[in-house]
Amino acid sequence: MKKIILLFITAFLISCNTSAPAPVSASTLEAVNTNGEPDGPHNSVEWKIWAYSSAAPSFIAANCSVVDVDGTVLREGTNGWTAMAANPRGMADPENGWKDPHEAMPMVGDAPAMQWAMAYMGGKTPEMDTDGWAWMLHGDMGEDNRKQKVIDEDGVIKAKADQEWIESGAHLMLLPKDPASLEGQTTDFNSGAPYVMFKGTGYDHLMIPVEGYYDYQDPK
Ligand SMILES: [Cu+2]
Repeated sequence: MKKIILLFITAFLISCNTSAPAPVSASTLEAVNTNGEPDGPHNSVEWKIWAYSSAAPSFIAANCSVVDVDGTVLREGTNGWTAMAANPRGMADPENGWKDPHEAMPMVGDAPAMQWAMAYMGGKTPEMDTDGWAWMLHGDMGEDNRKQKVIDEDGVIKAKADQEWIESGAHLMLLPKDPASLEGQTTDFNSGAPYVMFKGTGYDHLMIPVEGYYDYQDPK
């Protein structure tokens, strides 16, 4: 009896493995390759809406608000999430806009996440109603994992020498109402597990790597 069942399972597995992948049409391929990126200049409203909102999964991106660097609302949303560019360095080439979504460092956050982000940018202590969530599927341009806003050349060199520099690919962030709630989580960004960034600064948050996290920097 056991043998018969085994044979049956084996036959089933073989039939699964031999089924050929479905053919992909050229138009589907194009959509996959460009991820829906609109044609035209990167300082157009269309491009910015695409670049910022696509930091979240499509089902959130489709209905989120989109805010430009200067605070202009590019699109009014309906789902309580807000997309914005979060690169404190600004554009390398202001005339032509962000080189790509990665340079823009867009995040798509819920309302508490926006409370956190506003406090962060203003150098204030975050005061939040609840924990917040923010997607950054385009990653960021690199951080000293120990300390926020290290963008000066010397600081970056030192962080790299100390092996504390991490240029992130796709991730989700948990921005806690109470930083102490992250106590006990690792700060090791090389393991692939969720880890704490900016521990003990008041801007402590949990980085949750997803597929593509190490696209810009290999784990050690
Ligand atoms: Cu992030």
